[in-house]
Amino acid sequence: MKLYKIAKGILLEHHNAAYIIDDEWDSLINRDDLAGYLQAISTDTTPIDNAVKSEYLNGQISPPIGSQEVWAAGVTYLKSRDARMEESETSGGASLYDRVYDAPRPELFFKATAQRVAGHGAEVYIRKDSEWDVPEPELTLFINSKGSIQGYTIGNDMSSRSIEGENALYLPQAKIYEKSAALGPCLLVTPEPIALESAIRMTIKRDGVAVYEDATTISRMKRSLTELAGYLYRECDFPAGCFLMTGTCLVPPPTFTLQPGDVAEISIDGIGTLVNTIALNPKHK
Ligand code: DO4
Ligand code: MG
Repeated sequence: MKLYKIAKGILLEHHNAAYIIDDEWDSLINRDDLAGYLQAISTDTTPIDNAVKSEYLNGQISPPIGSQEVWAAGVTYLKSRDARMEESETSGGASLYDRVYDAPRPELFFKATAQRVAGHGAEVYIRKDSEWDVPEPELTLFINSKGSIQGYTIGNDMSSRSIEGENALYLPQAKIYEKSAALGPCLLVTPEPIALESAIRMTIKRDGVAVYEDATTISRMKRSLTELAGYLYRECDFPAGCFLMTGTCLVPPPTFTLQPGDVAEISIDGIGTLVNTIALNPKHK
């Protein structure tokens, strides 16, 4: 079952039929047994017309977030560890990444407030004081206020590799700025955990041509999803739940950096495709 935030409200898609839910986003997604509740709605409600459904889904889709914070995990895949060690070789920070990859405690960091999050089809920004930038495709969890994983979406953890590589203490500046995160296009709600064999793919297009393309599976993650959620909720309360990006599994080669106008497409099996155009923030050009 997929929940979309559309101009008309909330659209539930289940078995190709769609329903409009008259509810407030935060209280809806933070319900206990969200999957069971949505299942009951699809049984008791009349679906909307297919043409109307297409019209809604081809219109503006907002990121599937209300008042929640977005957090992120790092160095959860070997690929991320190796890329980070490489980019921080000259700053002497390489061993930090090596150690956290093997440590019991994961790297978790605050990523964004909802205001800084772009949705499907919207622009994400690169910083003008950064020379080396990448999108990071990440399976993103929605964890409710009780700490239970209730849904999944696609995340893009936009990152400045030059700023992070210069000094690991610059991580918040490399990661947190306007529209440095994207979520969407929907929130996938399933009674069972997402299949670990699910593939994640990323394509970056420049002038319509793919300049980077790769894929892997969630199963390559070093840690479990419940382990990451458990650490995040150890000493933090999230009254409306929380989104947690689970770390990047794909990193473009060191010669690659994003340019304004590039388009990042990230797909995860069962969820869909999140598409964002890269831009400079017009306020800070
Ligand atoms: O350690 C820095 C950030 C790591 C990260 O964002 C990732 O692995 O996805
Ligand atoms: Mg990341």
